[in-house]
Amino acid sequence: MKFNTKTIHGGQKHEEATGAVMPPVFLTSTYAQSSPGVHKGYEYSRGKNPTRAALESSFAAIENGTHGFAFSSGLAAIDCVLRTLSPGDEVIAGDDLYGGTYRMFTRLFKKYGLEFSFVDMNKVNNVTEAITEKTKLAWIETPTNPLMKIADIAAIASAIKDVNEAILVAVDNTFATPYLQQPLTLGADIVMHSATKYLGGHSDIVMGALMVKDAKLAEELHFIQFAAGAIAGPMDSFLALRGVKTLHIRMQRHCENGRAVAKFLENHPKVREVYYPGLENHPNHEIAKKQMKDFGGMVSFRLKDESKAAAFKFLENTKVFTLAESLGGVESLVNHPTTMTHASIPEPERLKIGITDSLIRLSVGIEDEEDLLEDLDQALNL
Ligand code: P1T
Repeated sequence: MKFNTKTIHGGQKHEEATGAVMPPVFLTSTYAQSSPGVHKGYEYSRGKNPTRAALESSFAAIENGTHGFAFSSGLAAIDCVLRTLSPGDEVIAGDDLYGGTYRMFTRLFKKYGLEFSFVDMNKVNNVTEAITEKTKLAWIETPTNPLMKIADIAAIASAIKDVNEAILVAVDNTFATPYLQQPLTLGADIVMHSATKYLGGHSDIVMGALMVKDAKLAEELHFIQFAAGAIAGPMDSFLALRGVKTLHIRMQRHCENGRAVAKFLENHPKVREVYYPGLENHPNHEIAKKQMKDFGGMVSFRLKDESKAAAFKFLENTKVFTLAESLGGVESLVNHPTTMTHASIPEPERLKIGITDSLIRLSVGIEDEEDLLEDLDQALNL
């Protein structure tokens, strides 16, 4: 199957009892057994639930994986990957990550004996130079949140495997989605999503996803998902599955509008700099062109007036863009990373990589382009 067909049919079969085209929402915690241990493949919904199983097959299909896992949040999915490690193990991670990922690494897992080195993954050498005998995992976010930096997944994965086959390469594919880039095909071992975002697509659920192509790794992740228990519920699974079915058409419009917004901002007299991998002057435009089908709907920019007051004036006055955390829904959102999504990163760390008060992040939705540009223009010109 090609990608668009996979979003609708991948891993799906009609429900057996009735032929229902969409899986019913199996709101059940447990399943009858005819004799102890004799059942129809379902024992208890933390282990397996038919609605979640339908979604997990879809997740596997759209990322070219063999196994998918649905979690109660994106962070729960990341937590599951980190739990494959042991005290003393080292992780190499990008230096620009979603604030919650950074917080989990530095304030939770460091406490349990994992070590992290944060490097600029723009350059493959920065990653390979950070490898030690204790390195067990590389955590790549591309495009990064919020600076839209691009890491070359294929080059990094192959350089890492050349040094040590056993180091796992995981990619947070939340910003790109499998419509734009498929990390498992590029050599990664694990793909992770905040399915809260584009996969769900309608800002009505919080969910995480993992996809893999190796049966042994799948078994390990499934054990952790079951043993730690952060599963996605059946109603949310239904909503996510419904969302995935329109991922490809939503993404087309996100990309069109994202490009239009980036170009508009690039030429706006109040704007200093725009971060969008589709712009030719983006430092990693060539890598983005190579590994992504298009450039997505996330755009960050910096105002010329670098004061917090100027940023707040803009943020308080957009009308079509809603000031809110999150991204990837059909509606356009605007976010102030320093006070919202990335507030948990200590200020010196934030400033070092350029997350300052003048930085604004847009999740460009699928409304009419004219309305979006007009809204940005009026808020910029106040
Ligand atoms: O929010 P949750 O579903 O737990 O996912 C965490 C997460 C992981 N990875 C990336 C790249 C993310 O952007 C997120 C969540 N991000 C936001 C809420 C945000 O507004 O950036």
